[in-house]
Amino acid sequence: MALVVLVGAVGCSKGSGAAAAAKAPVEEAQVIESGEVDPAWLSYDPATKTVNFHVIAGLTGLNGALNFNGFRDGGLTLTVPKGWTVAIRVTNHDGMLPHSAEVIPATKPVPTGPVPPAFDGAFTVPLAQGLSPLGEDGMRFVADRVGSFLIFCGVPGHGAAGMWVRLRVSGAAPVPSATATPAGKS
Ligand SMILES: [Cu+2]
Repeated sequence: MALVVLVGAVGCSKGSGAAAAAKAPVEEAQVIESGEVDPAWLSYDPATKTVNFHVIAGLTGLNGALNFNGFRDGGLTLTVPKGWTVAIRVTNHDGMLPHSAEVIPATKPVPTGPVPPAFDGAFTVPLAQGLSPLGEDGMRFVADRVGSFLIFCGVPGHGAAGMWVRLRVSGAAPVPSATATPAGKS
């Protein structure tokens, strides 16, 4: 009798578990593809005027994984006040392709490979070869002039294919922010 109840319970549990497992990936994909900005990517300290930002290459499957944090073609903008120190941690979340990140002046068309960085040290190593899948590097620089810049992937072809987001150095913004922005222009 006890055995029958146990089997029934297991069967029932397994059934609902399978249903939940089948449903969960769909919900997760919808959330990711909506291009939401995760507050966990950004932190900052007004006292030291330092901003920390986490760039995640190939976070989603968007654009064949040629995206940063699930955004492509400038769909994400990191704004930092002029004079702040910017520390960007770069993680290659793509299990297939190498990726890198470099801050360059906003130019159109987007370069097909590495160009001189907009700020000293504003790139990951190796830049053209890229970080191996699941690799990580960081960059640190002082945003010492206002302007519009791109954070783009220096692996040949990736940036031009849409793997870039925006960095805006502002003379008016009191604190850093990360926001979704219209994609497709540079
Ligand atoms: Cu790339």
